[in-house]
Amino acid sequence: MTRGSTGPGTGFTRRINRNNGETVRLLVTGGAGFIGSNFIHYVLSHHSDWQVANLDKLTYAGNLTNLDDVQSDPRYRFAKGDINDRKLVSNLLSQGFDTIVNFAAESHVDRSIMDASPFIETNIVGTQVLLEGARQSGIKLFLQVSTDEVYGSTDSNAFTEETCLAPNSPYAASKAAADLLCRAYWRTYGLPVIITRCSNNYGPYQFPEKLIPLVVTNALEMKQIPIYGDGLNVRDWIYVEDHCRAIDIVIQKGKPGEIYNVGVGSERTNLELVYKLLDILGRPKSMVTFVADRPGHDRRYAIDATRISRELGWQPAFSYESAIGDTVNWYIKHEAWWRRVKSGEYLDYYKRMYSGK
Ligand code: NAD
Ligand code: TDX
Repeated sequence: MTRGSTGPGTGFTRRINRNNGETVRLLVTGGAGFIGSNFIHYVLSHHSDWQVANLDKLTYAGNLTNLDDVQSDPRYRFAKGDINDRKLVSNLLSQGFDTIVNFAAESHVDRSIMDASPFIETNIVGTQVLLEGARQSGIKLFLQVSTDEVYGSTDSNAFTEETCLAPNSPYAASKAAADLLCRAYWRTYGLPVIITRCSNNYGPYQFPEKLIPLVVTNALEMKQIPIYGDGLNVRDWIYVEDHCRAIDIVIQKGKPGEIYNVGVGSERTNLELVYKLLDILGRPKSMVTFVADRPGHDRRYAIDATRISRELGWQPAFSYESAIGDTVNWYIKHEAWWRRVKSGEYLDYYKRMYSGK
């Protein structure tokens, strides 16, 4: 695999060492998406001795311009490809990676309600292809980036890692199925797997089908803001860099076979969040339009992140107040980025999703 290539190639020529003498060679999947691209930026700027390969299919949600500034970094490589492609995955893994971080997924609940099939293919079958490739290549750590949505909705206690899985959307069900496959590969084959389950992320490079970038960019374009149902659904909003920091700590200190919840206890109703965004942007509350609810819409996610905090020492570093403002400013400054994304397929999707609601 060569830098900037569109297919698998010859692999890393240079081996690098961690402080303890270990080589760190990461295979990140889905690194051209929102969290994956933030994670690649994070790793390259915080670990001078880590190498990162990024395997991404470049679906509608994958955007290589997210990684423009690292394309020429010798520690970074890109391979265009599908995690469902067994041959490609096996070839890549024969190049000697020690850690896989699997971000690759279909990630939008509303799209999963329109058509669940790609979610089954990528999120379940694709994860199994990676697990099998990892098993055969003997990697040291397979980190599955999962979500709090696998627990379903709660109106009382926050989710712990022992909470039963009760996914309500096809997206969440596909992620829960992948988690169970990860568990099975750990229990059956001893594959060193760790699962992280994080709450709702926000920050730079998020595809504007998700609530925060949709609201900010619609407000900037003076378009209506669609709010599902009564707008009182609750999410725990985490700044994406805090999620990246959590994954980093898990890679370095996590216990194989373990699950770590990641959340910050920053619960807001959708309406509270949207009014805050409109306030920062100086736009009126009257831009909000209440539309038909999402079918099976989870009322509240709440995460108990005691384990990662107590056992690995992770704590969030960003406050909601400042990070939400920084995020809004990022979209204001990067208008060309989101205008390009909000074209073509996005416009068709938006029409299908919101017209008649
Ligand atoms: P995203 O949709 O922005 O990015 C997904 C990336 O995966 C894209 O670059 C896409 O091209 C790539 N991809 C999709 N199918 C692929 C395939 N078959 N092979 C290779 N690459 C493929 O998603 P995101 O919001 O960055 O989420 C990343 C991961 O984190 C997902 O697994 C998601 O379930 C999980 N997660 C997301 C959040 C959140 O709030 N966004 C919270 C918790 C967990
Ligand atoms: O137009 C909208 N109007 C609206 O009211 C959109 C797009 C969303 N919403 C609501 C639905 C949710 O209650 O806002 C909330 C957040 O919606 P999304 O941004 O679609 O996120 P959510 O469904 O909570 O899932 C997200 O968090 C967990 C990510 O998309 C998942 O990938 C992640 O696993």
